[in-house]
Amino acid sequence: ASLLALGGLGVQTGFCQGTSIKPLVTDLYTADPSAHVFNGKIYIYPSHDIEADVPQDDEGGHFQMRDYHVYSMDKIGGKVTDHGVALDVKDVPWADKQMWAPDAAFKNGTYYLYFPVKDKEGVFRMGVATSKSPTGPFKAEPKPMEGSYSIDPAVFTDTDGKSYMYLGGIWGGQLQRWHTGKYEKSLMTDLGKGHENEPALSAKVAAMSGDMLSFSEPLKDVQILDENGKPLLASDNKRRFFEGAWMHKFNGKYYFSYSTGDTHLLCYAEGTTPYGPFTYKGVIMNPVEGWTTHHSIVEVQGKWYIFYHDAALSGKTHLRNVKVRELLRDNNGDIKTINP
Ligand code: FUB
Repeated sequence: ASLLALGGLGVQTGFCQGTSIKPLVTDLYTADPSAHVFNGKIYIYPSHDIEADVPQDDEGGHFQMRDYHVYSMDKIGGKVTDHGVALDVKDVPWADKQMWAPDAAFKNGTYYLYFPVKDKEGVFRMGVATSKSPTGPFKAEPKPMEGSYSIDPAVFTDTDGKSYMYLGGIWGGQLQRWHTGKYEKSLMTDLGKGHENEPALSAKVAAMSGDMLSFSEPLKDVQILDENGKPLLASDNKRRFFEGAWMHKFNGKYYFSYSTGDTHLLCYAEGTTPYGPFTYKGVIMNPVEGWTTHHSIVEVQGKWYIFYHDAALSGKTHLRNVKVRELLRDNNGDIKTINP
């Protein structure tokens, strides 16, 4: 079925209608939505999914994205505006292919777009591109961020103005290949057989330099502990980190959230500093349609929202559509599980 037949040409209004959550964008396939409020307006920085006829594999070869669009909304439930191509892989000198989940930040009058893309050796690196407008076009720096690897950057700016990047994704996101400190192509999935009772691979975090173009320190592990204060194990695939990190702060606490990948859950863990350690708290969202699940959490006019994707429009795991819904908490701040 043609996407156009499903409605929408660049400007849509999808939100909750009754119990059904409508896709925000229906004329392109979009995924991995990183949402931010800049100057009172909502901006969404998603991946732009395309059909490239590459067979599905555990390395995510079917995700062959080539550019990014930025979307904006004045309010949740309002019209969604597509601002066109913000960055194309052909304009990133060191990049080869697969522009995966991006994020954005604002500092010192400049907007920064952070994006993972494979370099010419097939290794995921983090790129950064800048613009004076939140919607781009963005100009890429000539080289990847020094010391960067893997995928799914999420940049969080704390209330003291300091910014941090969280990153990482296992399997296709290649995080396991960096386990020893250098790139080892043979490490395909998790840590491999015989390592099930070892601590799970961790997402990484580093503070950003003042110019937001590099890390100001080496990447550190984001530790997630269980209820007994022990690191989650590699075999604990309903709770361990897989990809899609996000950070938000609520009532002075730091909420690190992520996807469990092969068990398709969005989970969260709570800590008292941006570096953690974080204690596992629970499931934010049960599996959506499609293999991947990826989200962001943002406060808009006093309410909290989760932006996420599913594959409802296409029925194909690599052709996704972004959605938004309210995030609700108990009185103690614990996030209520959503059943999409
Ligand atoms: O969109 C490609 C990859 O799929 C992302 O980087 C992951 O988080 C998953 O959503």
